[in-house]
Amino acid sequence: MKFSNDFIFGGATAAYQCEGCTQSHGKGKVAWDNYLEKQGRFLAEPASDFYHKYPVDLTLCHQFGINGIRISIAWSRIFPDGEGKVNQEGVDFYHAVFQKCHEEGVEPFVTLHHFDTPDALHSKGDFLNRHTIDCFVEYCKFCFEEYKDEVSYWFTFNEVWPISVNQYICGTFPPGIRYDIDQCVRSMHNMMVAHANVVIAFHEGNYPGKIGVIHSLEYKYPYDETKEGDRLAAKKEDVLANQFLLDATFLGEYSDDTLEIIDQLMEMNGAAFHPEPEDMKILKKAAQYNDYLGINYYQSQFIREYHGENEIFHNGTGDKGTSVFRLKGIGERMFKEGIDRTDWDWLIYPEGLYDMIMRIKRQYPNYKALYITENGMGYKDDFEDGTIDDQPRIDYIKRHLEAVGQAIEEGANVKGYFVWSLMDVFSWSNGYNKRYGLFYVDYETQERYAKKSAYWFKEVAEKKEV
Ligand code: BGP
Repeated sequence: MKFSNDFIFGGATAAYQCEGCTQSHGKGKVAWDNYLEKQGRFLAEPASDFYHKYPVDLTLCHQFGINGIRISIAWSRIFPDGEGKVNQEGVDFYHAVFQKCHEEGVEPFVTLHHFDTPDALHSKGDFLNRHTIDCFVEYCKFCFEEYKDEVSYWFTFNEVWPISVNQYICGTFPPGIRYDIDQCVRSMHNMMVAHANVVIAFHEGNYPGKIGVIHSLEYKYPYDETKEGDRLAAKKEDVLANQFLLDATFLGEYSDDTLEIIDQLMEMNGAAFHPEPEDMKILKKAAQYNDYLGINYYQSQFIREYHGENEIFHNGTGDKGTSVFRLKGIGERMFKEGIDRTDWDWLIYPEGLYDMIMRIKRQYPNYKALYITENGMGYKDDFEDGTIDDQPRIDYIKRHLEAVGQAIEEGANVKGYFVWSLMDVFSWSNGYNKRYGLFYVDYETQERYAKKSAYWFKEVAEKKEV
């Protein structure tokens, strides 16, 4: 399977997961700092020390044929309090990173928010508080102005649904609230309004370059196709996790089909969803200005009808078989015979990526381009004298790249693929034993070692063929 010459074969990172220096060099706190400290399992410090090691990582990109990198800017490194005073050291840091990217021939794709709202705003309700929307827009405008000569590819948010579901339903992200569908839906809507405002500001500011948003899109299949209840359960989870956000992004409105289910779910939880008319005007206006969509894809779900009590157990240790996800009146996620899964119970199902790309092409024909902004396999790598044989990761990436290639052959406009992650990084709710990198990080010495997958990916990237 051949990819075009300008196809991006990239590696993905995120500020909080790789930079370290979380509370130094003028950086303001984020909610994670206190949350992780209180939890006492692990910290994002020094993580992969990208703050100092970025030249090494970017040189590795160059040497291994990786022509794009996803980097996120830490909002609180620029505005320690989320608004107001600027931290010049943080501003300069990203200039240095972007300069090195260009020296090494690695295109930076920059995310403005990757799970790390400054604590000063997070503690006042994060995106449930509309003041955060205004601050986010100001911060983004600052970045566009500051980095316009160095950055051509922007993303507003990384993964709106995971932020909301983990903050308000699973309770695995701060503030750790559980089973609150109302706050989940409202925070998603507010983030989409923030995204839309930023896209409009980018367009009206005539900045060079392109902009879009990244959604985590997991295909929801009925566990048993023949059962009406399972089909409905899959539909409900799809609307909540996928269609609500795809509608907001591409249609600039929520379709009747979407609202019917959202209203049902809200009502079941004693709430109601009434977006402000002004918000809907903003969504509508911005929908035409999205240059692309980023898709993060790791897994799909098979869902069974469920009416019992809410019950979620997050497998954050790699103890295979321990995951539970059951939402009352929505559905229960099932393992499925014949479909392999990682030690963290993520179902390995490349068909879901193909199906999702083709669905977007069909359902939202005004999409302009797609990037697969994250895909990869969490794995307990064995480090033996500097040799890391991660064949299962190679198989995983290969199968997913083939699915992307197939979609392209059938007319989908996919412009690039980023492996999560470039090098091993900190994992939000799993710490350090869940590794994803093409490059192994020895967290004691901060040395990098190319895994077998890095050598394999180099060949793919150089030949543009899988
Ligand atoms: C995505 C996030 C990344 C990364 C990845 C792997 O949802 O955008 O930041 O963490 O998932 O997830 P995890 O580390 O939980 O395995």
